[in-house]
Amino acid sequence: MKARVFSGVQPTGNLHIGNYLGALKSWTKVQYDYECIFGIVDLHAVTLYQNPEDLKAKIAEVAALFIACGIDPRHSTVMVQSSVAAHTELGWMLTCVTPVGWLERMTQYKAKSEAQETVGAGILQYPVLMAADILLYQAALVPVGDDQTQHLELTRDIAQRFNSLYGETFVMPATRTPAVGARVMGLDEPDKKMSKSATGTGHAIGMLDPPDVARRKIMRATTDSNPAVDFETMGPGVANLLAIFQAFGDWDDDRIKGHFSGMRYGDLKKQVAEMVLESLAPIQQRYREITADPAYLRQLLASGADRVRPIADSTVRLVKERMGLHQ
Ligand code: AQP
Repeated sequence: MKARVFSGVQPTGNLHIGNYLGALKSWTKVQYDYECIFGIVDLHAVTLYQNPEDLKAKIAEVAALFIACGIDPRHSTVMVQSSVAAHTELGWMLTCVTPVGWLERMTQYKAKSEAQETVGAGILQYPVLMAADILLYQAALVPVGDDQTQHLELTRDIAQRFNSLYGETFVMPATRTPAVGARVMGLDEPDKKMSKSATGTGHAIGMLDPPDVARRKIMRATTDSNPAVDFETMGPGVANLLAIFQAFGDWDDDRIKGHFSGMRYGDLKKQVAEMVLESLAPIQQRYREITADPAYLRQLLASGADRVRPIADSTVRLVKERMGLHQ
């Protein structure tokens, strides 16, 4: 039997090349070696207010993008988190073994709660639900971007605490981040992670950005005061552009160094733009084909939930048994 993989994306904002290079691209690489479950984690999205109609549309958009980016539905399961009730059930049971101090230490909690006037309890508790998403399927591997490594450590801490209180129950999940592209930075602010919620128009390249829009963002990306690429002294903006090129093109370090050393920034940006546009074109084409048939997506998500529900329910039964809850 193949070991299991779980990973997810929140259906908020516009999926960007950071989400693709940090997560989705790795998913396409592991999907034939593992039994993969890829979730559209809508219960995480509602930790901040979402317009209901927009949220429904985003869920369909993200599902279509999973397939367009290369998730093969004959091998991998694509499902929506809220359609499998066991996520919330296990989330509560794990909440009861998680010290609040562990959650208050999470850097995403600190960043997100600072930006809010009133901090919803869901923002604090969200990493426990994420632990439940993973442990529910006894996932052995979780391919994510670099920003999720702290949440994965917490997931293992929660699993360990549960196992020591109630006996061996959960598989310990390993984190996998890609060697290049694990933390794509904002094009306008290369000291900040590229993020869906950032408001700057030149910040992120959306997976569905029209070619001229994506090109313009790259050509305006922040660099530094050097005239050309110098691998010894380059700033974070240039390093980010090179990482984007390298992650899309799957070039090794030596080839990148040999090709770009001494290249003027204008030419570097043109080449990065060509690489990004060339990579996004087939994804956007597939996306258009998939969304032309809404029934296909509905069926994909319904059958995905049906396929994983028995796995999820059996974990919840086991956890209830371990905790002495009524079945
Ligand atoms: N900039 C990034 N570089 C590499 N990987 C990234 N990921 C996110 N941003 C980058 C990875 O994408 C996956 C899905 O992310 P998510 O939607 O669950 O949430 P997120 O990490 O909160 O993504 P954003 O884009 O930053 O959204 P907001 O602004 O809403 O918080 C994860 O595997 C993540 O690591």
